[in-house]
Amino acid sequence: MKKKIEFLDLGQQPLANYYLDKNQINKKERKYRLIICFDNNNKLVSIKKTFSSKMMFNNKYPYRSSMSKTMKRSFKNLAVQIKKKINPKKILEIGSNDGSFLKNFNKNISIGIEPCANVEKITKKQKFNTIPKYWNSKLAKIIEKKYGKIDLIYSANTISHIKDLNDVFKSIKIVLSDNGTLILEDPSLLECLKRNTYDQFYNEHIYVFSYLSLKNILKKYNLEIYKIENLNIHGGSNRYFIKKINNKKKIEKSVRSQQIKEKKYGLDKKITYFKFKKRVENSRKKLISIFKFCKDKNKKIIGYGATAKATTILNYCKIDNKTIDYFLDTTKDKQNKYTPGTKIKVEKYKGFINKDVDYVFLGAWNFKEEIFKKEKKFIKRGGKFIIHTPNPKII
Ligand code: JHZ
Repeated sequence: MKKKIEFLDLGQQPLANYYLDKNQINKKERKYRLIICFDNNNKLVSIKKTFSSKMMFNNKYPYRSSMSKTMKRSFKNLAVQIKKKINPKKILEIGSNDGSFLKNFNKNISIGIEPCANVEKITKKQKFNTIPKYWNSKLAKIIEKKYGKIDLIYSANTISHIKDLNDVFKSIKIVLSDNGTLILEDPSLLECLKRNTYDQFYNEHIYVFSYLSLKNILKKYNLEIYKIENLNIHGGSNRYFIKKINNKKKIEKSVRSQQIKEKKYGLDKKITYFKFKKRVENSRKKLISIFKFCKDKNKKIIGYGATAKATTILNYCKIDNKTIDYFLDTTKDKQNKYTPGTKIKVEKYKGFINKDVDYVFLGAWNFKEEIFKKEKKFIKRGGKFIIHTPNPKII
């Protein structure tokens, strides 16, 4: 039987975080076909075409994890849990971005790996020990030699961005102590399918893990999951607590219950993915009709949160600067640039939504609660949001 089954085609897409300068908007952009596959052997869901890490994660990378209160709170809560339950002597974070997680720890015990030098600098400036390099076995050997074994390795939204999973886990094994804990946090495939969030797929998200697929991969490296936390972060993420198989730590109930949930939903069966494809196609039709409905009434629509995810939605649904006037975003490196493929200007968020705006497309739908709290005035004056998950609607 064919191992990799292609089940969803999200069309021609630009690189999701490649925001354009004004002088680039009339030039041809680099595009690729975003096709999603299911591997019936190890149950892993991945995108078909990938790019080199250098092309995606370099010194122009615009994403900052500290741009939402929700993320900062989530990192802080995890840090409290780690200090209380694990009390590590040394912490290594793979993909430390602007230090939102590491900042919760003592500078002397933490090491951050962040290949995007522009982002890495932010943490380094605050005297944290950060290394502007890609995570691989060469670096792991250097770290092990210099700092010895590490008893806590954390990585959020990073491992799913690295193509060579073999090298990722080989490298982790080099530095993880025998009794050490590895904590991985990534979007949950189960929630992605349940909530129809097809925008979790873009060039950076090479994999969207399920428990079922991750456990299969980890087994090869004598690693196993002993606890899983379901988080509401990024539209539903899983936090996997992982140990070496020889470590006698008890496997907690949450692991079995995740397995039951995923099997019940059919994450191990290809039919589930073809059903998802149908829902995504319907979602597209519905979203397009919502935008048309608003435009036919001559309403002004803007976007809120120029996310990587929005790149997938807008390019798949072919919604561009003729429909959305501009995006608001708090990230300096995205402001005054144009969204990839759809060329919608990103404006600086100045603390409110202008009075002439009728509808706001929520690119950062994963921070809906935080944004609704902030935009009470807009809501009070009758302003409406357009959201695509779980089904496109105006709220
Ligand atoms: P956010 C990025 O995806 C890329 P994106 C990456 N591949 C990944 O996995 C995830 O992050 C973790 C803005 N905003 O977090 C800030 C406001 O303007 O959903 C951000 O630009 N006002 C590494 O880009 C964007 O929205 C606000 O009040 O999909 C949110 O991006 C808030 C809360 C956010 O990730």
